[in-house]
Amino acid sequence: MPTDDIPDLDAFLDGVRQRNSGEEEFVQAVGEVAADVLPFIADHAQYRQAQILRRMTEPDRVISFRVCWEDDNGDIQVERGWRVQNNNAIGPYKGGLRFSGNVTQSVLKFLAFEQTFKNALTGLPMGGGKGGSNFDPKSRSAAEIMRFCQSFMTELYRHIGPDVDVPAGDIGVGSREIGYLFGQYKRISGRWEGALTGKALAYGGSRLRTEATGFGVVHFLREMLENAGEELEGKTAIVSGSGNVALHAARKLIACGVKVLTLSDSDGFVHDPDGIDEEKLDWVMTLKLDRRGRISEYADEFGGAEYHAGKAPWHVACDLALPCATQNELDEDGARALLDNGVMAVVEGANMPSTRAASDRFRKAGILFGPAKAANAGGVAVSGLEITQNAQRMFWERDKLDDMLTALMKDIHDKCRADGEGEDGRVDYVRGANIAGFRKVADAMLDFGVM
Ligand code: NDP
Ligand code: 2IT
Repeated sequence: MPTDDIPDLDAFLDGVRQRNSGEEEFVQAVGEVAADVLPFIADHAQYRQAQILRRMTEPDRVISFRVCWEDDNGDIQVERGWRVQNNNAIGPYKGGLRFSGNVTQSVLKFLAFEQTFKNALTGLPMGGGKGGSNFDPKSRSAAEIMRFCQSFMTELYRHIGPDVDVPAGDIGVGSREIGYLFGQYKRISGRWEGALTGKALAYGGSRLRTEATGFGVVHFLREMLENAGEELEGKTAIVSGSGNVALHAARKLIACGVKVLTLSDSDGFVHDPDGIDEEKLDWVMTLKLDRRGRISEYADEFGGAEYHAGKAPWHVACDLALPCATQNELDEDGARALLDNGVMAVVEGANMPSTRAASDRFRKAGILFGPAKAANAGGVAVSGLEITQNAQRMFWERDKLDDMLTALMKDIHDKCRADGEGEDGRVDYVRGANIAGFRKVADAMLDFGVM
């Protein structure tokens, strides 16, 4: 007789930890999903007997490769590149590429695992993957970045393609890098095909992909607030990060009548008690995207704003908090400060920005808490639309994409509510997202038999 035991969470995680020694971020991400899914599969024998959760925690494959390139001094540099193809049960692998000095296999495995559930929540046919390199583009010239991207793609191209795996951007990979990567893919493969998303408009990009993640986070937040009888207008918000997700989330918040008080980068945060308005945000966009400057410069430019070196913004009193920088940026101390200051909603723009202790605090406190895999899914959803657009050799206009994104985020919200609503009417969005995402992928895996 096959075993049909339901492992408890600790035993399950011990196994994951043993098989993935030293991969803390991966174990953390699995732990968060397993905490909700193990009780769920206790009532669903089909998933239990087929060992679906156990199978999902073993990536289909992890590809790692050497990336050599020559810097501006003529010195040879050697980095490591990866693509983690986690699960393609419901569609080709899909997920971003991250270039940052602190990228490890563990970070990319956690991101690919999360992406699998996120992509399932979008309702579009996309599996989960993630890749990148420990190459840090921050101190590098444009020519060095181009050479690195070309070398990286010279290996990656053989593992991707529109029906196989479709990468996009993430930290350190924006439209400039996607341009270099796509150019090299096209040159080696000899084909123009939608093997990457996040492309510029001139060569098949979507008119809303750049904004989609940040805008989508705010759509999700608005749905959560409305479901609780609240609205965005007139609220105050703190945002962390000052990259693609943070700046577009801030843009949408301002448009919805929210006063945005902070932005940050890895060196510190700025607090502007007067609020960061459209005009100031335009200045930040130029600072970050054209000049590639630091957020500290904001306080030199705008009187009344203060820069706090080496700190995160969680102690600034606000109604809404949007962590949009990186994993584990919001710890238990930050969560306590937010709750003490009466935060009403926390919505995750970054992937796994809250530590496990922080997210447990938010859930226990019963505030509105939108987990990354649901709240930031707008970016990959519009990537999914870019794939469709490329396959059909056509474009959608911005207004149409905006309507589609709004509808997609509402649909993701409603899926989380359906699986996360308690008897008292309160919605545990973490549980809802985990169960709805799991069920979709699990049902496909069951149909394939044992593999
Ligand atoms: P960007 O590279 O555009 O911006 C990243 C921002 O986060 C920068 O302000 C950066 O500051 C800051 N940051 C990076 N690392 C750290 C760190 N260790 N501590 C504090 N701040 C840090 O990336 P994105 O905006 O694209 O991504 C931000 C988050 O959103 C990531 O978690 C990503 O996975 C997630 N995400 C992105 C999507 C997308 O479409 N781009 C989609 C869904 C999620 P600095 O300049 O100092 O490094
Ligand atoms: O984390 C994410 O969802 C992304 N970085 C976007 C991935 C994508 O394929 O658009």
